[in-house]
Amino acid sequence: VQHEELSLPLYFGWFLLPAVQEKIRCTSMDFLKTLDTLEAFKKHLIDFTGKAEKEVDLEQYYKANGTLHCTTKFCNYGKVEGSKEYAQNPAVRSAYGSVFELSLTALFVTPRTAGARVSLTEEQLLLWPADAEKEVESAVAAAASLPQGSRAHITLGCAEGTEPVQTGVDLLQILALQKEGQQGEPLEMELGSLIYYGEGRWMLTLREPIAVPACFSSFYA
Ligand code: ACK
Repeated sequence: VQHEELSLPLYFGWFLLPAVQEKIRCTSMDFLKTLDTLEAFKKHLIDFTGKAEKEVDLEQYYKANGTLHCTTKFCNYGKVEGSKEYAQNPAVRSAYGSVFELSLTALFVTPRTAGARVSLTEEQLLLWPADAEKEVESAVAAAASLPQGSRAHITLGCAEGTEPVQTGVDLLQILALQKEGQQGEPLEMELGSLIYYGEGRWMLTLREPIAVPACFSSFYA
């Protein structure tokens, strides 16, 4: 139908309800603050600064960008392949406007992005595009073999000059390394266990996943 083509959004996704936005931003800042002070992190500062003696303030390093959300389908107003099909998918249409509970299972940072991993339920996976992981195949060779929904994340912040699309790519890269069994000694912290994956990539797997209510909807503008 003509009107539907005209109304394709920039992207579909789950948008955290206002009440939890603040809570997640605080959790994220606490994580960055803690990470910043760890000896293990300081040992690898050069990953972030390029210079051994330089300092970094992680809380300032990442710039927040807009409403916290978990993108399902990036449509770019219909320019992206499969956008129209996605918008017309009965599962998408019937879920539109409803509130889901997302489960955040890990927090991660790289020199480019900071994000939270979202572990999708079977029901939520019905809204996940089949090609989301394959799209980045060239960037992350092993990502193609990761399970559906592996890319699901909330971007918490991006370094100067980095676009938020990078957060999902960084997550897939970490998960690919994890799958290859490439990991050092986990550092046990209050929130969970922290692992360094080289090149400034750190992931904290939460002991207790954080449940956040989020509305499935779309973003224009
Ligand atoms: O942090 P994100 O998931 O990464 O949320 C933003 C949102 O769409 C608006 O820019 C995501 N995004 C941008 N480009 C793409 C893309 N090519 N594939 C998947 N997600 C994208 C971005």
